[in-house]
Amino acid sequence: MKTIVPSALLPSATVALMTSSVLASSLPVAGGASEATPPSPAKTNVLLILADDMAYGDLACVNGGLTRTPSLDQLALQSMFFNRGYSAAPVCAPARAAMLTGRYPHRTGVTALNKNTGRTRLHPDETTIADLFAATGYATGLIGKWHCGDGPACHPLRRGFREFSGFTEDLFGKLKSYYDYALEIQGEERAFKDRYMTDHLTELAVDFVRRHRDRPFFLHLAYNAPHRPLNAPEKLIQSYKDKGFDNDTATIYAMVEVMDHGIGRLLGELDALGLAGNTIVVFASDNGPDLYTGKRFNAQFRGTKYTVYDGGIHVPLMIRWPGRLTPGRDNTLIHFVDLLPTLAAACEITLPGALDLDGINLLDALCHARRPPERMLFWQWNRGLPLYTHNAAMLDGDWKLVRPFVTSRTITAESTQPPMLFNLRDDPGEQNDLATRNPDRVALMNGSLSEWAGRVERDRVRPAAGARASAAPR
Ligand SMILES: [Ca+2]
Repeated sequence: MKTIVPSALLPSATVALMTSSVLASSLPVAGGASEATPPSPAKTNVLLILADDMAYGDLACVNGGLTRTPSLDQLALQSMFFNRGYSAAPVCAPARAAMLTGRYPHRTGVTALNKNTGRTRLHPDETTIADLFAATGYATGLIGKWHCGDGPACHPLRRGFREFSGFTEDLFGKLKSYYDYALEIQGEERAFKDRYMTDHLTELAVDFVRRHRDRPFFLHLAYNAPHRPLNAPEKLIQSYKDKGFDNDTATIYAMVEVMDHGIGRLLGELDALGLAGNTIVVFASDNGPDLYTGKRFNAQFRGTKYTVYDGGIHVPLMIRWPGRLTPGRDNTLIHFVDLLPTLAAACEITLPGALDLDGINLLDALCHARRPPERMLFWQWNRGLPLYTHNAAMLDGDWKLVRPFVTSRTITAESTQPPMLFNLRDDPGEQNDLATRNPDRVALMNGSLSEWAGRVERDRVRPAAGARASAAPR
């Protein structure tokens, strides 16, 4: 056993150690959890569940029964299920950084996948959604995957989570399989070979909600499933092979099924504890299906993980809030950066004025079926330093401009490929490039994309700390 986190960083001290001077100066409770106003028992809980590399098309309610996902299918029926739900990036770390901060990935400093680049480290001056909930007296916990930097300075216990049971990047190498892995549990690294990791994460989540049943909680359950390594119970894998799927696809579907079972168990626990009516449940995947494992159904979408075609960024996204959100399919455009302001508003948490968010608060639109303001949304990712001529996209209404994906390997030269233009309403599969027929629109959208790239790149390379302390209130 090995202690990873110094005892000074254990939960009781984490709020005092929050590095965001913006937060520290803006919120009255920033001096420590013990000084926070005792929370009202009526406050709403949040359960934010994230799958890893799960395709939109992995849900049985989307794929017509290729998979078995009864818990998620039921949750979808009880939730507002978004027809236009988007991640912030087509890969893990940047998508998560944006979800946690309400800001585009580049602005958070997280643009890479591998820690040795230094570009998976969330800027120390970023404020996370966990910072906000913790400062308001919520019990905050992360169970599962943290992919926003390694080392003590980036540790989730320093980024708003008072509890952490999972794996940081320091433990990625120790995830040999879902049956042989290490987890860090409240600062202590422990190896496990006695249970399937997805089930283990579910157990930890059930334990968290039981322990915090009497106070408001914000739990982020970040499953690793169905991300590699591909392991699942043999019997389940065989059941999908018997349906004709290749080994990788059968294994992925089995991994999804175990996760679905765990989600059902956790939601059942909310019911048993009488918390379901007072808990917002969000479910999403961080990006689309992996290009390199199996060939699985993903609705009509073009592309996969790594690409900014919809196959990489259009993800399953649903929010259940009994009595407040009307269940059913919804056409509201929602993006990962919207989750922070929307969930904060739902829980009546006032945002610090200096937070420079890219997301918008959709609460009013979702609760009252109102149209949110029109806006443009942007994406970009490549392996290596960001080169915005590669694999970038912007969405403006039904129109989507794409600077094409070239490779998932490291690149060092700008792309010379011309942008493509699609109308997603008519062509959700992005098959009909309308760029040559709409040169003015392409020029306008491409110009907006370049302006966005300039803005986020300037923010990405800002000095390491303190830059946002002087940001003017919005
Ligand atoms: Ca992922």
